[in-house]
Amino acid sequence: MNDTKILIIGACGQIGSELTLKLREIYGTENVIASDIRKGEQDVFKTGPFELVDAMNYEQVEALIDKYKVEEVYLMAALLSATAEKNPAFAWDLNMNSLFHVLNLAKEGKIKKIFWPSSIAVFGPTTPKQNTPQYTVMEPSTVYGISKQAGERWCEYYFNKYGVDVRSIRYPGLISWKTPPGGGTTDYAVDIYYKAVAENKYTCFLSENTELPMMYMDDAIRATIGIMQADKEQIKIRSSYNLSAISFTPKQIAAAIAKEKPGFEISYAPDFRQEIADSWPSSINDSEARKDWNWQHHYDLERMTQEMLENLSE
Ligand code: AKB
Repeated sequence: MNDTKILIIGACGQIGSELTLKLREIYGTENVIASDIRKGEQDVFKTGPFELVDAMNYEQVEALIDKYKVEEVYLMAALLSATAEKNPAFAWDLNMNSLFHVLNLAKEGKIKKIFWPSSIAVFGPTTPKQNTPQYTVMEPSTVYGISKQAGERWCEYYFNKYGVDVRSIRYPGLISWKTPPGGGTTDYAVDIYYKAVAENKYTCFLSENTELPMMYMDDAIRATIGIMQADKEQIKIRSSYNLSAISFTPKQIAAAIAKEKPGFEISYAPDFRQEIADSWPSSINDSEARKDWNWQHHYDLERMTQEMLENLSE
């Protein structure tokens, strides 16, 4: 067993809760410390070490690193796109200060490796929409996207100037039946499955032809652990890697659900999240991740739909 001590900050969120359980399987329960600002409803605080921490408080984060002799940090605490638009100043503070804290702790030699999530939100309305390349125009128009783009620049800076081993991927919308998302623009692609099971109908907050990049959570967790386990030399991009699996519109996901659940109905009532979605790419070119650290996705829309409906129906 590899005895690396790992800290997950934001362990009760959509990604953090599944990531914690997977890391505990791989590294051993006692080696993976889950932390969050509150306990949340997930199992992470029952199944192993759990600590309350405010990611914006440097002393608290440092104390945890010292207490457990942490070597690797996964910083998953963040305000997502839709919530960030409602509270821009707090979103900026949380998303940036938490990142600076772990980057500075690594600079001081207290942490060996950091995972920090970026997002397709780093792209904006002037970015090419289809098959968006790794290197392209990036003018994000959301608070969340601005914080992620600035964060990427800082990650690369800390790697180049101080040798901080920080690794990052630009997540697309993530879909899981285990933990609901909170405050994102891509959340409809999770809500739709819950409503399909409960009511066989759904009113979508995006319009029918809004195509966005998406990914099943199992793939996202494999990518996250994959980039962290890759040899240092394999990681050629120190801002953040494009990462892609599937792209679909609300109309297409509804059709995939209707195949499994005949009679499923979708209607559309776009709200403020439509403008955010319209500023993002439809599909992503992730050839650099595939080449550098052998990333591959496993789930397409059909397989994901079957798993989501099966598990949510139980
Ligand atoms: C969001 O919708 O805000 C997130 C993301 C794409 O980063 N799911």
